[in-house]
Amino acid sequence: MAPQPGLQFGSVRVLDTALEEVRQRGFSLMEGFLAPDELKAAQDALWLHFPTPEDYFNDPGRYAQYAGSQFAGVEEFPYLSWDLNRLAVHPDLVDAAERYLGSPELHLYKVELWAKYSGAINYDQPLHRDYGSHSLVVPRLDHRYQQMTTFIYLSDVTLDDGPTRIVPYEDGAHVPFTPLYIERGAMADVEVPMVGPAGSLLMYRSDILHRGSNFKAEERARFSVLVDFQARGTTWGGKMAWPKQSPERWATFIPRCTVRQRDLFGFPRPGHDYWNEQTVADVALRYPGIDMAPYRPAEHSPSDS
Ligand SMILES: O=C(O)CCC(=O)C(=O)O
Repeated sequence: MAPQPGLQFGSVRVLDTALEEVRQRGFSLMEGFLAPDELKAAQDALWLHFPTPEDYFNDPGRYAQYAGSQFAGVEEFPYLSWDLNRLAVHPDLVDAAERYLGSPELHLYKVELWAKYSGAINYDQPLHRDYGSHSLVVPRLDHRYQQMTTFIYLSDVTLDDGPTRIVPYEDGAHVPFTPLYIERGAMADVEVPMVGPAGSLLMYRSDILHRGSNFKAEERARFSVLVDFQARGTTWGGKMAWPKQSPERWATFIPRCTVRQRDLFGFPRPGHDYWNEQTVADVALRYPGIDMAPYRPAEHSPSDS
């Protein structure tokens, strides 16, 4: 379908070599994934959800909620600004996930926005693999049915900023899947810190040992958007049920999406049996501004999808 206004990005395609690195080593970090204007707009929108580092460090006691758990700074999708929401459906990210997972049939199964402030809590984690909270079963050793997990950096991540520490696949492949958590420090000599400037994209697999680490300096903050994909039909994988999230936020997000972007969340496709005169009319009321033309049974043509 024709591009809609406001959906265009400065395109920085993820290289095949980066995807091959994910296949071989289990992870890849690409600098400059976000164009400068995309990054700036997303950074500005962070303050709709979180205190600026300046505000936080002026009075940490005012923001005691971030001391409650390592995950207290996690906000689930969708967000208050299109400039954040659009990162989850970024065409180059979707393109990378399609190429990595080998299918256009994608399920975007998790989006989180995560703020961390040094000193709020100790962000150190034991080594673990994400399948523990992204799947009901375990990864296959032949690497079928993979999940591609990502971090888009919205702030610089230096060695002082609690970078994710990843054990390359070749160093961790011998470690059994169970137990899930490995003693801290056990593989410190092979961990690779995922340092990179704001705008970087970190991709890694859910069978890769890694851990969050703590800040090494005061008055530092780390902000990132986490976006995870699997092939549609991986019924044992996932992390979120999209309808549970704020109806008001969906109401502003869904009309701005393309048909393809909606499809990533499992929205019924044009031509699906769900669509009839009633559902087209009522969905239009639920999502003011949405173009329902592609979903109208009589008007659907295969090119809409
Ligand atoms: O925040 C990070 O660097 C990694 C976090 C993580 O691995 C987790 O919470 O499962």
